[in-house]
Amino acid sequence: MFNSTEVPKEQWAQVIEKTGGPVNYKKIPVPTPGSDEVLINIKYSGVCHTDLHAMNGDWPLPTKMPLVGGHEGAGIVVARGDLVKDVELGDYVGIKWLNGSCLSCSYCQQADESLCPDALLSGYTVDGSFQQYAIGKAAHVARIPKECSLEAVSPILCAGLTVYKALKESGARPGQQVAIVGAGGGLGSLAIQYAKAMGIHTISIDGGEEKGQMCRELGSEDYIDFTTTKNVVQAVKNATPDGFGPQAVIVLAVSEGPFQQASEYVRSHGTIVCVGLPANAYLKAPVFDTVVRMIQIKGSYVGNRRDTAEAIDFFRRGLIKAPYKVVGLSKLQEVFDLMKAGKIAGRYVVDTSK
Ligand code: 8ID
Ligand code: ZN
Repeated sequence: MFNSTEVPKEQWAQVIEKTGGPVNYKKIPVPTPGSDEVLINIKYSGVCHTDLHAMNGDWPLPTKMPLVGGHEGAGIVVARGDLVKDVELGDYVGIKWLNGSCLSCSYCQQADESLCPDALLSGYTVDGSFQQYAIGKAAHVARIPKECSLEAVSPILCAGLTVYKALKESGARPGQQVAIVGAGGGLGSLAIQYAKAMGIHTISIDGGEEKGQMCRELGSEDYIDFTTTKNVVQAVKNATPDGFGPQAVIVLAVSEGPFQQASEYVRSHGTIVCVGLPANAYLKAPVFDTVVRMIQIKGSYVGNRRDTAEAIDFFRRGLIKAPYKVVGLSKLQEVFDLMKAGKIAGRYVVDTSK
């Protein structure tokens, strides 16, 4: 193993000791990378709603325990294993949701690596970025150009990548309209920006005036407040020039209702892309409408390494500017409390030095 001399033995981390939480801010040992891994001094990490799902045990997939969460970690390589040749000490890299995959199964062969049955998930099945030093498989860490700000790029590593991929999966073309459900959240705010950069118009759906103002400032043409609008379905249709509804719907919300509702306002021959992962939720759509209106309903799950590089490159070119607030890593539980209450417009990023 090669490493720079300044790697300490101990570090600060936020540790989940049992499902349900809370996170516990404490000192733990700095891990040692294996031969195909790098050790990253994490400077900033975005806080994704997935991290809250992980702590709460919301999904039918067990986490490791105790667990260090986090999967939007941006930092600097400080050590690397013997087999690592293409990542240098001092490089800027990112910990993303997919920490590693087998690289040889039929999914990995065709770059569908998020479908790999042996995928390692950061902050879920392996420790993630809510610590000062995290491990990533060298083949999978996101390559971050040196001119990027590590705090501003961190939400791109999951939120940005995921919505960029979902927009591609939606098949929407420049000039068409896409409804973003949950537009005021972390993924949503980035979805508005990626759509804008791709020449796609957005109809934002979320709750409250603060989120509405943010969505408009980010460039969304319309904002529909689901908490005050009597007929959301009609309002979405009315926001399209011919009243037939948007070409695609990207559902990022953390509740089941909007997943069912999307089929009522999506345009005929349009696509519903499911991204949000509410606990115990099911999809239901009328078979008759789905058939005669030729509606496509699909899921989209993060993105591959190429999608990651492309999403970061949109950011590098200055096309993506979504709001975020920075707080110390020690304040992570407060961020989770705000997130649970639905009170976060945009993203929170934690600074691991505080
Ligand atoms: O690869 C994936 N598929 C992937 C990647 C990353 C995250 C999936 N996710 C999942 C997360 O696990 C989470 O379930 O996407 C979901 C959204 O993550 P987030 O953007 O980090 O969450 P947030 O910041 O809390 O935003 C959610 C927004 O949804 C709104 C809330 O007001 C909030 O702004 N919302 C809800 I809850 N119900 C709504 C409704 N009925 C709604 N907006 C419109 N209509
Ligand atoms: Zn995430």
